[in-house]
Amino acid sequence: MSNLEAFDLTGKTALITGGNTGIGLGIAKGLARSGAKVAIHGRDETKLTQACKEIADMGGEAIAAPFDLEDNESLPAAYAQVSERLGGVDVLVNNAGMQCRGRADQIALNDFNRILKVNLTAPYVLSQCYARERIAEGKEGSLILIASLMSEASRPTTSPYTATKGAIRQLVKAFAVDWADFGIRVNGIGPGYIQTGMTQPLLDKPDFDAWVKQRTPLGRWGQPQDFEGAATFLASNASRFITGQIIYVDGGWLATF
Ligand code: GCO
Repeated sequence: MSNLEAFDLTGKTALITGGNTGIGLGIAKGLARSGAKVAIHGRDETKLTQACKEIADMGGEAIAAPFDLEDNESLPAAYAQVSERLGGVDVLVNNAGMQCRGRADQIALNDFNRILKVNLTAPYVLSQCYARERIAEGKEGSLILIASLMSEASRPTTSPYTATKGAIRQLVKAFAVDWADFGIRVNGIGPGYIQTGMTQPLLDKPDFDAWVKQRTPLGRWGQPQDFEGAATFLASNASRFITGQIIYVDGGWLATF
């Protein structure tokens, strides 16, 4: 028997927040390529439609799941509706995140609170919905949260995002120990500098672009497709004895100073 069967997600379902673009779309394609039916959450209907078409064009199965992460109170109903349409959520990937750059003393309270709602409260509430459903149905599960280099360090002008990603690092552990008894594994994926809409303004700055390439041992920006393997691994039986860990897909960034 090939050990590749452990990575097979045929018959499984997955919900990826922010799955219509960037790293989330890379993850959605990876899970779909491994056989999962994916629900792609996003705010932009055009991007959602395009993302579902890309997955269909590669032979995968995807449904669009538009809902507002910032409206934290509406999330349990939104989650229940997606789960109903999918026939249950086997894997939840809390990927969606927002950035708000500015020196800490110049960040407006409503901007800070918005980052908190999207990057931390929404993953917390959606993870609760996921765990409640799996526990009620007596099903094991794999929950994935997207961390960041900012889960381990920071850089100037990123305090709200750094605060939320530091919390995500600890939430991976906290959820892992709360839900291990139910067979729900909880792990994180920590991106390095990846070429996405969020980082395009940085990549467009020649000095920042050069710094990232010099600071990253593998010498390049990451790409969304670089996440397909790590996501499939953590979503599948291949990682059956792994929980509470973060895999950094960072080109070696954290391996050096
Ligand atoms: C920034 C970037 C970073 C990356 C990513 C790195 O402003 O430095 O937005 O925060 O997006 O989080 O892991």
